[in-house]
Formats: sequence, C-alpha cells, structure tokens
Amino acid sequence: MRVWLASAPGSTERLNEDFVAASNDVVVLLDGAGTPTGTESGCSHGVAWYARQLGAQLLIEASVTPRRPLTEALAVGINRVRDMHADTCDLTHPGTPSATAIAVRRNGRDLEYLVLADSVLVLDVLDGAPTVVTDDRLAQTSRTLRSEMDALPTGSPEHAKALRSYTESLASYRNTEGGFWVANTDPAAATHALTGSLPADTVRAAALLSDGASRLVDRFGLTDWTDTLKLLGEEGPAELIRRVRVAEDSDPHGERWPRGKANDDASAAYCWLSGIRSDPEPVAPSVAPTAKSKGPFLELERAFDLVRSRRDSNPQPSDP
Ligand SMILES: [Mn+2]
Ligand SMILES: [Zn+2]
Repeated sequence: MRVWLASAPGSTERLNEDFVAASNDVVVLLDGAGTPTGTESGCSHGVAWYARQLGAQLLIEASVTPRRPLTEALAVGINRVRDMHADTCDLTHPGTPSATAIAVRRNGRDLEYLVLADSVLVLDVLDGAPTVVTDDRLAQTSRTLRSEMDALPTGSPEHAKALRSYTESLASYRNTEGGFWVANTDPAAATHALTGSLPADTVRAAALLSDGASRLVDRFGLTDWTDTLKLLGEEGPAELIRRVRVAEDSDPHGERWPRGKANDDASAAYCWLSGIRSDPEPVAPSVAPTAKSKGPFLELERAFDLVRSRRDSNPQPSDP
C-alpha cells in the first residue's frame, strides 16, 4: 500500500485538530470535535491533544494486532486515552474532547474499514462508481439544531454565539441511541461505527477525508467523488486542500455555503492499493509538486532561495 497524506489547520491561530497517519498496512484519520473559543470543556489538554493521542493509539493497535477487529482497536484506544487524563480532567463534562475516526487496514487479501461520525471514506472500486462510506447520524441530528446558526453570517459575533449554543445543544445527543456516535470517553461508541471488508484486489485506491476536505463535494457541491479521486491520484492530497481553501476564501462569511467555520482543519489521505511490482505505475501525485500545488511551501522555498543566493554571493572562507 502506498499512501500520500496532507493536513492543514483552518487557522494559524489554532492547533490542527485533525490527525492523519499511516503505517505499512493501516491508515487512520480523525477529526477532533472543535470546542469553540469560550466554551468550557473540563479537559486541560484540549481537542488537538485528544485527536492525536487517540489516532496514535488506534494506529498502534490496528497495526500491531491485525487479528483484532478495528472496532476493538478503537475501543482499546479510547480506553487508553481516557486513562491518560482521567485523574487530571473532568471527563464527565459534556464538552469533553471527542473525535471522528476512520481506519483502513490492508489485512492479507482483505481491505477492512471503520468509519465513526462524519469523516468520509471514498473507495475507488475497480468496477463501478466510487463507494462512499460516511456516517450521517450527526448530520441528521444537527439539521434542525443548526438552522439559527446557518442563517447568520460566519465570523460575526451573533454567529459565534449561535455556534456555541449549537455545540452545547448537540452534546445531549452525543453517544445516545437516536443521536450520533463519536469517540470520546466511552469505548462502547466503537461498536456503533460503520464497518466493512472487501477483497483488496477489487479496490484501486481509498481516500480518507475529514469534513474540512470533503466539503468541496458534500457541502460546496463544486465537484464529485469521481473527479476527487482523480485529483487525488494525479495531483495529491495537498492540491485538494488548496482547492478547498480557494473555495472557502471566495465565501468568507458563509453566504453561499453556510457553515460553522469559514476555514476548517482539512486532511486527506490517498492510499494506492494495487500491487507494486507488476501493475502499471499508478496515477500517483508527482514527487515534485508543481508551483500551483505547493501552496505555503512555495514561500518557504523562495525564502530558502534568498538565503542561498546571499550565501553564494558572500562565500564563507573555506576550511583550512
Ligand atoms: Mn472538521
Ligand atoms: Zn484532559
């Protein structure tokens, strides 16, 4: 399995609360549920810490014990992270950090997956349209709760207030029958994940997307899953995120596309599953990204070129 990853925070002022990582056979992607500024959470570590700890534990469990089902690996991870801060934080607080989770594992001839909450898994199957696995229970629960927030301009104080009250009212539906399920402190949530397995040789590639990356399709409607897989294969995850930012920046107040955050953390993993030896070369992201897909790296490279050109015009005395 070959894997390409990209992740970018929605704002330079906040930590990236998504987490994406891969081992030889496993890829995990989590989206920590953002606690809006000014909301009490009971946890001094925060959402980014939670998503990173849980993602790392899930990656370890799923990789080291391939015979253990992914739901069990997630439950073990939830327990471990809970134990890390049960003594120092109030984990009964309704605002306690939580996260979505996707895990994909190549296990012998099978490709196994787990999807909990609203991150999106897109499978590029050999015959037919992409298979999209996402858990819409949060979207169904939130449909009525978010109408007040969505009517207000994103970034305004009224919107921020409505976002806080929306987040607080969602808490009573979290991890309850009839509500929606996410990873937080209760390992039983793992048993509510969508899971499945299919022969690995029927899948060309798999894409794991946080909702900050999937929004180009499922919120903005600017492209479809087929073209998204093509873009990921040809230009890589960073280019997908760059396009999300361009769309978000064209609608900073959420008038065209109402949303909780003008820019959300965005993460994508693209896993190429076909064999490495005999298959034709995959339509893989080029190793050297083009200028248009470089994004922030372009500025880094320009700064580096400047340093280098100054150094070259003032050569240091050579060693004796
Ligand atoms: Mn998100
Ligand atoms: Zn904590």
